[in-house]
Amino acid sequence: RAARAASVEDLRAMARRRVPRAVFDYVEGGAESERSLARAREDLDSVHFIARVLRGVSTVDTRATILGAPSALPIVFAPTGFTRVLHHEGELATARAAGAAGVPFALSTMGTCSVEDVAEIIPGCRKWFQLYLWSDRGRSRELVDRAAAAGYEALVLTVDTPVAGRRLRDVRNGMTLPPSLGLRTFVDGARHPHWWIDLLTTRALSFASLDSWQGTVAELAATLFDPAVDFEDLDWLREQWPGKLVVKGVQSAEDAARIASAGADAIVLSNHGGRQLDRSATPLRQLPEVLDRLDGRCEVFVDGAFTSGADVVAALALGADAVLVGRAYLYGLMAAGELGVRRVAALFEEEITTTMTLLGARSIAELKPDLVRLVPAPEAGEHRRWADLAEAGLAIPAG
Ligand code: HOC
Repeated sequence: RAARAASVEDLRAMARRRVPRAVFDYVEGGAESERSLARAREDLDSVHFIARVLRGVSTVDTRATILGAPSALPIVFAPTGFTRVLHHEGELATARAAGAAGVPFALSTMGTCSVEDVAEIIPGCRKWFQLYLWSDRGRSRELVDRAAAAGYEALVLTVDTPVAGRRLRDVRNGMTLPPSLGLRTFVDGARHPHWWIDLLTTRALSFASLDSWQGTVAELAATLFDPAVDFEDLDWLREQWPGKLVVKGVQSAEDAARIASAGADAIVLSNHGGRQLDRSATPLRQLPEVLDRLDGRCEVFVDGAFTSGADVVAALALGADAVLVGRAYLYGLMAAGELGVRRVAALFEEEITTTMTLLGARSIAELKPDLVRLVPAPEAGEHRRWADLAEAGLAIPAG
């Protein structure tokens, strides 16, 4: 059924049935009131397309240049952690699907496959490695060296996680990684029998950078991540890493300019899919000011709540160079492993092509601000709550 899903929303519904509530909530949820998530979705919905007609759109070219190299679509598979908790195929599925779709794949430091494993399964495909700077800089350095040796073209430094955001769903569900084997897990497992294999696999694995671990995401971040990370670390990393450098989690024009001056090749305007600082400004609303300040000094990617090709086209028309897609492919993974993720990639391709055709844009270069209007944001208090949107099936977030 996943192969015939008509939208990411369909795969989301399948995912919800297949995995236990705590796992689904870990993927779907945001921090605190989940306002960042709701606003990101609402901002995407606030983009009105203004189609141009009589443009001769019998062929539409969806290829994009991302970090100076070709990509079949203007999207990147975002780094996401702990994927084998969602489905035992984990990064084997997501990396293969990205490779087959011809888009870059970003492996997370908190991924469940090693940098070498991913390099081996998708040789010749575009691979990025996402880095959290650990308190033990020696171990970070080791990971960076391994990624360089394994042929990763880009390093993505995430800078929005000095501590973990307060993810209330995880607290309420007692979510640990890997999931603990308590009564609740057994009951959940009995109700979602297809997920048992994932649980058993997960308990046997070492996360990409950890020999063994069990705890909440907050505990994990407090143990490993260094809140003291600053611009000197960015300079240090720029010296260490020979390839492209991307900084993810940037939220202000001021920081974007300073990061570009430090030699970054791209920034990801991101609030970590609403999972870190709640009430943070949304990437789409920050985009014009950031682009203005950067004035082309580095590429600008965005993420957060992107679940359709139309969302991607909207962001590109507003000036983004590419979109990082996270939750959307995780819904496919939870629903049906590699097949589900491939379906997500196929849906994005179909939707981007159709949207561009109907908009009258024959190439990515033709996606310009005159094709869109971002209507004013709702006043404070008028925003709908993320949980209500999700419950009503009106919105699906993406990483
Ligand atoms: C503080 C985040 O990006 C997520 C993933 C994994 C990050 C682990 C620590 O859950 O948002």
